[in-house]
Amino acid sequence: MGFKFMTAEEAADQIKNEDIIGFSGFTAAGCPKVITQALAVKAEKEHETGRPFKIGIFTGASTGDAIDGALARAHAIKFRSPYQSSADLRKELNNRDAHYYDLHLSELPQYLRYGFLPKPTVAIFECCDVTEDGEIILTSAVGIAPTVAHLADKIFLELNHFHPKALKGMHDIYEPADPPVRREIPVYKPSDRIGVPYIKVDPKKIVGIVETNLPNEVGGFTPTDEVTEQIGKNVSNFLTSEIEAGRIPASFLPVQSGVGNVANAVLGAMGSNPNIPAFEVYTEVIQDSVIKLMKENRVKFASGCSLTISAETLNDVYADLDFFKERIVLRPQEISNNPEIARRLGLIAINTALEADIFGNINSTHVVGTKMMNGIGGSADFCRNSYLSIFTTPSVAKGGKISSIVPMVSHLDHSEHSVKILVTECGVADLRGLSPIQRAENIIENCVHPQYKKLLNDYLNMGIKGHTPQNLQACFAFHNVFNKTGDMSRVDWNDY
Ligand code: 0RQ
Repeated sequence: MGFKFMTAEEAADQIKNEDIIGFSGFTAAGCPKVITQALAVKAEKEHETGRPFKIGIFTGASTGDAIDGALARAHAIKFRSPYQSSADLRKELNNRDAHYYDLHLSELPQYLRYGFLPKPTVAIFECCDVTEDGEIILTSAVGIAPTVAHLADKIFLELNHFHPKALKGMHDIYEPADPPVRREIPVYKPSDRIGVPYIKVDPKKIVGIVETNLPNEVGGFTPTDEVTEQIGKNVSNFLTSEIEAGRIPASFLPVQSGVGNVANAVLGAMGSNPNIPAFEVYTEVIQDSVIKLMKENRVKFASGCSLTISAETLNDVYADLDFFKERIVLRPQEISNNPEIARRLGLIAINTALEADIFGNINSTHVVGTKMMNGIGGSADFCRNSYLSIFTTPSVAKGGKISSIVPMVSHLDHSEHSVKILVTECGVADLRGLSPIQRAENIIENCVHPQYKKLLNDYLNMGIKGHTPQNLQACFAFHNVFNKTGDMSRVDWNDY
């Protein structure tokens, strides 16, 4: 092969202060791992000698610790977009040591092409194969790599032998043309393939290849508990009743499901519900539960942007690759999260809220209004455009000191106009067709934890006039009292 092979340190040596880098990967799946760690060491050395060293980072979504964690600890991130979930990076963002542009995942590739954001000049991708004429086969995710490959002047590859070359064929790489000449994206069912299985670049842009043999940094899930299991059951029973009512076709609709323990529990409950037929998945993150259900023939096909699965489950997939290649396609996030496709396929979208309010607004990102948790991710790509948008959340957090349902969300990500169904372990609030006061009564009755029902009912009955009875003096009382005392249930409406 005519390419230049090098060490991670040699690659890092070629990256300069203020460089803007686009990475492959989506969640910890498919991310580079060694060049960034060498870059973190380089940044620390530069800082020790008093020289500045920070880079700008675009990725698909969150990353493994080797990117966000290592570079945040080295204080080497100038700005970051579009989603993260690293505790160390979270600290940098909340201290405002790094700037964060929290953007809908489907939009990032086109924002880069439109020139709305600084151009990534360097690309660092993980791949399982590359040909002399510049065909790159990615590993277990796609993310923004196709767009970055075109924009970047220099490409570094981590050729990771952990992933088999036979992965070729699982990816479907397609980039839409930009307006005014964009046509419809021809995905009419989750299994449609519309592109090619590789990213094609000018081989001269590939300036170095670092060989590795490393698993993904995907963590395991904490086992489901009573609360997440009940949320899962509530969602799956609600979906069954929608089939019975004729509002979801008997053949069912493709499912999008967010990431995390609640999402895993929901999919598990749907899989074991005999009244829900075997279904297809059109989502961004393919999690362990999807693979399990696929083996049991409960999931027929999964289209996603990443295989965000534990090392053990990934080994199972690789051991039976022919079976899974027929049933899984990995797409760029511009396609996996595309609003046009979400609306056309009629997705049932299930995402997790940090906080909801009694009128049906959702906060997915900010803890008590000010501190960034992770980011909006793909939740709004799907919420606004799906057939049915469901949000789930445990009714309380921090042992009951926080009610997840408050008078007014302390930060707004998904509005009452898009959110259709709210589910907690207590029950299901169906908000379709309801006025604000009806929504509030429904949410308090069905979703609020018993400990907070009276407080929220009393709030609603304060005698505020108008279409939405929001008391502007008192709507953040839950948050203010939590900040003062560490316990939202200590709110006393006589103080307002
Ligand atoms: O705190 O970590 O200190 O224990 O928030 O809460 O219940 O463990 O929930 O891990 O599923 O995350 C919304 C953040 C939920 C996630 C969010 C505290 C709670 C705990 C986490 P600890 P849980 P999860 C697909 C779609 C946005 C993006 C999205 C998310 C911690 O689902 O990032 O949907 N979503 N993407 O104690 C203060 C509250 C709280 C609270 C919980 N009301 N106030 N703290 N917590 N409720 C993914 C992609 O796009 C890639």
